[in-house]
Amino acid sequence: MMSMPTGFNDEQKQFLQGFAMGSDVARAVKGLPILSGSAADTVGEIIRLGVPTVERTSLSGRPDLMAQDRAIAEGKTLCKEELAKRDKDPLAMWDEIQANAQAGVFPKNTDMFLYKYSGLFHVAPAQNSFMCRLRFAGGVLPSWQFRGVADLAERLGTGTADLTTRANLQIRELPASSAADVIMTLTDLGIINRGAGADNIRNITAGPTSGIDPDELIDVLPLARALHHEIINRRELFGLPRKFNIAFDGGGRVASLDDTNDIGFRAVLMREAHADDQIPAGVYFSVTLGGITGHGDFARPTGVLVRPDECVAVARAILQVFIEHGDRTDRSKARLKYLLDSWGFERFLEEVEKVLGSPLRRAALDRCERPDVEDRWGHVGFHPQRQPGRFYVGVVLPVGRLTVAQVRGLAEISERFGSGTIRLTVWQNLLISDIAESNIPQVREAIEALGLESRASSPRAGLVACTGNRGCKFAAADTKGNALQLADYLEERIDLDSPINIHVTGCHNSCAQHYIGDIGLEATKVQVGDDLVEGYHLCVGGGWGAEQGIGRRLLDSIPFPSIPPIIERLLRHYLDDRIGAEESFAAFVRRSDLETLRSAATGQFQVA
Ligand code: SRM
Ligand code: SF4
Repeated sequence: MMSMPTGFNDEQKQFLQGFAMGSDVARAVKGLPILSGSAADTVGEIIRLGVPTVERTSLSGRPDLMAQDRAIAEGKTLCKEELAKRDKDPLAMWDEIQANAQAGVFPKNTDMFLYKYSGLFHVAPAQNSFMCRLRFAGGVLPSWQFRGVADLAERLGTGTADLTTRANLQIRELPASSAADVIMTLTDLGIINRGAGADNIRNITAGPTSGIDPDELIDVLPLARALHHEIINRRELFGLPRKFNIAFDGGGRVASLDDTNDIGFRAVLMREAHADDQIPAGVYFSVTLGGITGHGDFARPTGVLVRPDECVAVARAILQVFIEHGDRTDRSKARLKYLLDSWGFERFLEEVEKVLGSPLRRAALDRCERPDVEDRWGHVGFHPQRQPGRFYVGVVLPVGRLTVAQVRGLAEISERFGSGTIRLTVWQNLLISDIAESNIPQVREAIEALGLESRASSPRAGLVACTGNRGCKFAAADTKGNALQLADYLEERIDLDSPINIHVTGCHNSCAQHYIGDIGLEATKVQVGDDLVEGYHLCVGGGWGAEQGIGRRLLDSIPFPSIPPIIERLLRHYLDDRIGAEESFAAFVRRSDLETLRSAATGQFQVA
C-alpha cells in the first residue's frame, strides 16, 4: 500500500488512498498487475507539481476516470456503460469506425453505446441501420448546411430528415458501410455532431426567435454558440455519467422549454439595484436545475443569478460537479436530478462555488421581472421581427419529418426571400427569418407548393411526436403515423381558435415530453381479445413556463382507434364549457375534476 504523503488534510488523504486502491481494483478487474507503487508516484507527481486540489485535477485529463476510481474504491460496482467507457475512449474510435465501415459491419455490444458519442445510433431491431443525430447551437443553421444534410440523406439514407424535440436534425436508414463517410461529410459541412448521443451534453437549445424577437430581454444565440463550442472542444466535458440538457431562454415569444432541462438559463430583468447587496440593475439569468419531465420534475429555481458573460463558466462548474459526483453505478439514478435530490440544492451550489472559487450571486427572484410575452402560436405563421419591415415565418412540419425535396425547397425560400437562416424549434418545426413584408404572399405560396403550411389554427401545428416504432426499439406504437392520423381526423371535424399541443411519445422515456402537452399520449400495448394492439395512456393539462405543470393521467391503455374520437370529445367539451376564449385548454382541464373530463371524453366510448 502506498505511504501517505504529508501536506494533505484527512479528506484528501482518504481520497488519495481510495484513488490508489481504485486503480488497483480496476486493474485487478481487467486482469492487469497491481500497481500501487505507480499510484504513489502519481501522487508524488501531484505534490511536485504543486497541484492545489487533487480531487479536481486529473493528470490524465479525465475527471470521469477519477470519479470511476472513487466509486470503485468505495466498493461500488460500475454500470456496464461506465465499464465500456473505462475500457475504451469513445472519442478515439476513428480507426474502428473506418474498419467496421469498410467491412460493412455494425458495432456490437457496448460499442453500440460508444458509437453514439459520434452521433451514430445502430437502431436495430427497429431498423438494421444507423440513425445519425446532428447538433446545431441554438438550433440555428445556414441554408447551405441544411442543403448539405439533404444531400447526405439522399446519398446514403432514406431521403428524409427528422426534426427533433431538441431543435435538431436526424437522418436515418444509413447502412453500416456509410459510418465513416457520414462523419467525414458532416465535418466537411462544418457540422460537428460529437456527443449528440450517449452520456453527453445534448444539443444546446435557445428560444428560436433569439435576435429577431421584438420583446426578448436578450439575444441568447451567442451564448448557446459559446457553450456549444466549449463543449465540443473540451475532452473532460465528454465525461458525464449520463445525458445532460442545457437551454437558454432570452424572454422572447417562443419558449425553449428551459424548465425541462438539467440546466435552464432563464433571462430576467433586475430594474434597480438594492443598496443591501450591491447587485447592479440589468439583465441576468436565473439558473434552474434538475429538469426531467419524464421523471415528473421541472427544473427548479436555485435563487442564483448570473450575468450573461458568466453563463459558460457557471455551466462548466455545474458540469464539473456532476462529472465528479453523479452516480456511475445505476443508470436510472444517474441524471442530475438525483444528485440534487440526494444532496439538496445548497450543498450542490456550495460545490459549484468551490469549483468557481467565488460565491454565486444570490437574490430573491421576486426582485426580478420576467415580462410574460410568450405567444403559444409564435412558432407558426408569419410574425413581425424586431427589425422593422422584416417578418419570420414558422412552417408547420407534420411530426417533424421532411423529404429532401422539402429541405431543399425551404433552403431556397430562405435564400430567395430571407437571410438564408434556418431556425429549428423544440416544437419539431422551423422558422425562416428576415422576410420583407411585401414578400409574404410569395413565401406562403412557395411553402404551400412544397406540400407544407404555415396556418396556426390547425391541430397539426401543435403536434409533437417522437420517432416511434418504425425507428425506435423502445416504442410501443407508431407514434408519428398515429399522430398524423389524429391530425387528419381532427382537422376534418374541429376548428381550433386557440393553440392546443398534443405530444405523442412512444414509451416512458418521454422523448416527446408528453407530460407537458395540453394532451399527452404515452404509447403502450393494449390487450384486445387475444391480440396486443397499439394504444396509449392519455394525460391532460401539462404545460411549461408560466403554465408549468405535469399532465394528469386521465385514461389508461386505450387502443389507438379510440383515441381520435376521445380527443375530439375532449376538445368539444373544452370549446363548449370554457370561460370565454381566453381560457386556455390547460387552465380549463386543471379546474375540471378528472371524473367529469373522463365522462366527457368517453361519452361515446367503446373499445374498438
Ligand atoms: Fe430521447 C433515448 C429519440 C429527445 C428522453 N431518445 C432515445 C433513443 C436514443 C433510444 C435509444 O436509446 O436507442 C431514441 C432514438 C430514436 C431514433 O432512432 O430516432 C430517442 N429523443 C429522441 C428524439 C429523436 C425524439 C424526437 O423524435 O424528437 C429526440 C432527440 C433530441 C436531440 O436532438 O438530441 C429526443 N429524449 C428526448 C427528450 C427531450 C429533450 O431532451 O429535451 C427526452 C426527455 C428529457 C430528459 O430526459 O430530460 C428524452 N431519450 C430519453 C430517455 C430517458 C432519459 C432519462 O434519463 O429518463 C432515453 C433513454 C435513455 O437515455 O436511456 C432516450
Ligand atoms: Fe424511442 Fe421511447 Fe424516445 Fe419514443 S419516447 S423515441 S419510443 S425512446
